[in-house]
Amino acid sequence: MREIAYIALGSNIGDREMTLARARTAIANIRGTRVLAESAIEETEPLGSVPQGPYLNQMVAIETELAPRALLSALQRIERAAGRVRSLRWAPRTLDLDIVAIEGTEISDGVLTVPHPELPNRDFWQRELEELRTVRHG
Ligand code: A4P
Ligand code: MG
Repeated sequence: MREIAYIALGSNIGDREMTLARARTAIANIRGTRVLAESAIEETEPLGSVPQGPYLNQMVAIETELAPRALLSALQRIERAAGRVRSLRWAPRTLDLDIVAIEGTEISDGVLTVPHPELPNRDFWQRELEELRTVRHG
C-alpha cells in the first residue's frame, strides 16, 4: 500500500541548511519512497524550556510503501547518521525528523502518535502542511 506522509525537518546546531539538504536527499533515498513536494525553509524561535538557538524548519510530502513503524525507523536512522546525540527531550539537535501526518491514518500505539501531538501547537508546521497540501491539490 502507498501512503502519503508529511515529514517535518528541524535543525538548530551546526550548518543547518546543509543538514536539511542532506536530510532531504536521505529521505528521497529511503526504500520505496519518493519526495512529492518540499515546503519553504523557515527560521523559527525555539519552543520548549531548554535555552537553545533558533531552528530551521521545513516539511516534505512523501509517497512511501513503508508501514508507519518502518518509516519511523528509517527516519531515526537518518537522524543518527546526522550525528544526533539523544539527551533531553526538546533539547537542541543536529537533525530532528518527525512524522507530522499520514493521509487517512491515525495512530496512537505507545511508540508512534500520528498526527503528531504537537501539530496544534506549532504554527510553522500548520503553515508548511497547508503549503504542501496546496501544491498537491492546487
Ligand atoms: N514518536 C511518537 N510519535 C512520533 C511521530 N509522529 N514522529 C516517538 C516521530 N516520532 C514519534 O522522539 C521520541 C519518540 O517519539 C520517538 O522515539 C518515537 O517513538 P525523539 O525525536 O527521540 O524525541 P524528541 O524529538 O526530543 O521529542 P519529541 O517529543 O519528538 O519533540 P519534538 O516535537 O520533536 O520537539 N522548536 C522549533 N522552533 N522547531 C522545532 O522543530 N523541535 C523540538 C523537538 C523542540 N523545539 C523546537 C523544535
Ligand atoms: Mg522528534
